[in-house]
Amino acid sequence: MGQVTAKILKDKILQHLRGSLGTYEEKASPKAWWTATAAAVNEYVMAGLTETQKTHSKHDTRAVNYLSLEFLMGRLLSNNLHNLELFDVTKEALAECGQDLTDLLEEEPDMALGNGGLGRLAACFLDSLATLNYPAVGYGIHYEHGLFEQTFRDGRQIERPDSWRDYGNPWEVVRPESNQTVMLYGYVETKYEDGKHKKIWHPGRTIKAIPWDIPIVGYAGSNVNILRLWESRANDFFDWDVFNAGGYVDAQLEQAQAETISKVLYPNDETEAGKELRLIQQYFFTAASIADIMRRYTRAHGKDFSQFTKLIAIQLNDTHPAVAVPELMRVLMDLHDLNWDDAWDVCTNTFAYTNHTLLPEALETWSVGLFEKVLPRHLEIIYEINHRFLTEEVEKKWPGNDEIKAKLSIIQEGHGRRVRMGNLSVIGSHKVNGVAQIHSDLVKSDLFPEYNELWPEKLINVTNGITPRRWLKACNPRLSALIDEHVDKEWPRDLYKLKKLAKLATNAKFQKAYMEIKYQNKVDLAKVIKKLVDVDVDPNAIFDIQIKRLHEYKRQHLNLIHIMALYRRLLANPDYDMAPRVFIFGAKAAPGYALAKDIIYAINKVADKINNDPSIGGKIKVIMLPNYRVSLAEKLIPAADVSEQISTAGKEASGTGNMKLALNGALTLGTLDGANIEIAEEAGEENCFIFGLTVDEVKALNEKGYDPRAVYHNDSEIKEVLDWFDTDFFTPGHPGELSSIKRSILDDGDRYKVLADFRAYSDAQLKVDAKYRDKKAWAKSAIINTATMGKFNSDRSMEDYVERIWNLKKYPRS
Ligand code: 26Q
Repeated sequence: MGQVTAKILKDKILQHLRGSLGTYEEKASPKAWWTATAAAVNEYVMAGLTETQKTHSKHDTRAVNYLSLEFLMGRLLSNNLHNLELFDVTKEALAECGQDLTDLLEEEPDMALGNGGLGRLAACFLDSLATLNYPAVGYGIHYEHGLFEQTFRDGRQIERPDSWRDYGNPWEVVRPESNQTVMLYGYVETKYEDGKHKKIWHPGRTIKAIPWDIPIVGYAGSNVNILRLWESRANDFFDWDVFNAGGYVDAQLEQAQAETISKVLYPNDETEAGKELRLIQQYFFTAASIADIMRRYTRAHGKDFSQFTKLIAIQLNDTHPAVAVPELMRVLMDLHDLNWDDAWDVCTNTFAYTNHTLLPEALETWSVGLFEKVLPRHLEIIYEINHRFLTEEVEKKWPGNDEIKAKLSIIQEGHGRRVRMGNLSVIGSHKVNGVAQIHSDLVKSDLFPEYNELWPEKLINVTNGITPRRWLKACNPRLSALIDEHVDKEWPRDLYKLKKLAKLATNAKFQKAYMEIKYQNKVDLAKVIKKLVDVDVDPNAIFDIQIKRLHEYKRQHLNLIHIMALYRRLLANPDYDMAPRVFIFGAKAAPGYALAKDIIYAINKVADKINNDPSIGGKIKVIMLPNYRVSLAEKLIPAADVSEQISTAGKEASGTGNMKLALNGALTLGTLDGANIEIAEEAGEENCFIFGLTVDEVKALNEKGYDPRAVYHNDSEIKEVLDWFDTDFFTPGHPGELSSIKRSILDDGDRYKVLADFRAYSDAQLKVDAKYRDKKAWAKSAIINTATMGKFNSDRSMEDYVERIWNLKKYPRS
C-alpha cells in the first residue's frame, strides 16, 4: 500500500458521499459521513483481502476453521483504521471536511452477534490470527437480530430487538454463488448395494444457506482473513412445488420458517434452553460450514481424502457446533463412500473442542426424541460412535464396569434419554482445552476424569487472551501514546514489551503522567455517565467497575450487599472515613432469568436511594449503565481504578474482562478463580486484592455442610443488610420487591457462597480504600499491572493453539 495521504482519503470520502450516497458536504448527515468514510476505508480492506486470498490458494495452505455460534465483533471502523494504520490520516482528512472522527465512530452500531465472553473471545482470536498471518476462517450465523438492546423502565430491565443492519453494513459482502443447501427432518433409507449397506437420508425440508463475508483486518500490514456468516433462506424449488399445488399461503409459511433460523441470537449464556430452533441453528451453520470446507478441499484434491487432515483443522467453540462430528462422518461415508474407520480417523484428527464452563446446568444435552426428529441420520451415527466407543475402548480399559460406561456414554439413560454434547465432543476430538489453568485442571479432575485416564494427552490448557489492538491501542489512546514514548511503537505486536514499564513504576514523573491519563479517562467517562443516567460523579473518586453478564455465580449481589453495608455505616456515622467511591455496573440478564433481573432491579433501586441521599456527602455513587456492550466497555475499561472479579472460586472458567481492565491499569479485586489466578501471578499479589474461599475451601465447605443462616445470625452487619431487602426502604410503598435476593441466600442455600465470602470481601475493600489514599503506592501497582499483562495477549493464546492443537504455518502477504 503506497503512502496514503489525507488528501487521497478526503477525495475518496467525498467521492463516496456524492457517487454512492447521493448527497454532498453541506447536506450530509453524520450517518452519511460515517458510511462514506467506511466505504473509503473498505477499498484498502478489500485490497488486503484479495492479496491474502491469492497467497492462500497459491500455497494450498493448512487452515483452521473456527466454528462458533457467536462472534461479538463490536464496531469495526475504529478497529480497521487502527489495524490499517490509517487512523490519524483519516482523522485529518475528516477534519478538513469539518467532521470529527471520534464523533463519527459513534454512528456505527455494534455488531453484537454474541452474548459475552465466549463470543468476544472468538472475535479477539480472529484479530490475532490475521495479525499473525495464520490462514483461518471464522464460521457462524448471520443473525438478523443480535443480542437484545437493554433499557430500564422504573429500574427493571426491558429488552428491545437489536437491529444492527437497519442502515446496511458496509463491511460485509454477500456471496450468493457460494450458497449451500442444508437438510432437516425426514427419514433414513437403508439400501443394499454392491454388497454394502448404503444410507440415504430423505430430508423433510431443505434450507438454503447464503454466506456473508466480513473481512478481518490484521494489524499493520498483516493478512486479511474472512469471517463467514450464514443466513437462512427458503429453498426456491421447495417453495414452487407447494405454490403450484395451490398452496400460496403454505409457501409463504415455509419461507417464513426457513428465514426464522438466522433471525435471532439466543440470549442465554451459561444455560441450556433445549429448544428445537436452537438445535436447528446449530446444525444449520455447522452443516453449511462443513459443506463449504468440503467444497474448497475437493476443488483442490477431488475425492482423495488422504490430505484432509493435513490441510484442515476445525475448532469447536464449546459444544454448540458439536453436531459437526456426526455431520463430517455422514458426509465422508454417505456422500463420499469412505468406510467407518477411515472416516472416523479423519474426524478425530480434524476436530478439537474448547470447553468454557463447568456449571452443570450449562452442559448441553438434547432429548433423543427431538434429535431423532430433526437429524435422524445423525442420531444413527451417534449411536454407532457410542457403541464402538463403549465396547472397544471403555470395555477394554474398565472390563465389566457399567457405572463408568453409563457415565462416559454419549447417551444419558433414564426418563427421557438425552444426547450429551460434551461427551460427543471429547470422543470426536483429538484435543480438548480449558480456557485458564485452574479451569483446565478442573476439567481433568472433576468434569472428565475418566476421559483423562483413557486419553492422558487429550485434555490440555490454553489460557484465554485479548487483543491489545482493540483493548489498549484503540480504546485508550492517551495511555497508548505514553507507551509509544517510553517503550516503542511495536508493543501492539509484542505485548511482553510492556515489561519495560515496570522500571518506571516508582518514577515520580512517570507516575504523574500515568495517573493524569487515568484521571482524564475518568473525566471522559463521567461525561458518558452524565449523559446516560444523568448522575454527576467526581473523577477524583475511586472508579470501581463490575462489567459482565449478570449471573449469580459472578456475584454482582455480593458487590451490592457490600455497597448497602457501606451505606449503613455512613448512615450510622456520617464521619465514617472512606475515600469517595463510584460503583459502576454494566450487565445484561438473560430475559428468562428472574433472579438476575431482580438483582438489576435491586442495583437500580439502591442506586436511586444512595445517589439522592444528601446526608452521605456524595461519598458513594452507584451507577448501573444501560445496554452494556463492546462499545461501552471500550469507554469504561480505560477509566477503571478497581476491577471487580468476584466469582465463587471454581465457577468462572477464565474471564477476559479481568485481563482488559488490568492491562489498562485497574487493580483486580478478585477471588482465586479463572484467569484471576494467572493475573495475580503475573502482576504479583501485592498489586491485586485477592480474597475469599479457594476452590478447595469451597469444596471442603460443601462437604462439611454450609449453613448460610449461621453466618447471618453471627454477623450483625450481614443480618441488617439482608433484612433491609424485606423492607420498603429502597422501594417506597412496595416492601418485598427485593426479597428474592435474600431468599436465594437464606432459603435456597446460598449456592454461590455470598455470605461465606462477605467478610473477606469487605476486608479487601478496606485495603482498596487504604491503598487509594497512598497515591504513590496506588500508581506503582497500576503501572505494574499494565507492565505485566503481556501474557494475556490473544496472540499468545493463538500461538499456544497453533503449537498444541492446530499446527499451522504463517503465510505473510508477499
Ligand atoms: C446454550 C444453549 C442454548 C442457548 C445458549 C447457550 C449458551 C450461549 C452462550 C451457553 C453459553 C454461552 C456463553 C458462555 C460464555 O460466554 N462463557 C464464558 O467464556 C469465556 C471465554 O472463554 C470465559 O472467559 C468465561 O469465564 C465463560 O463464562
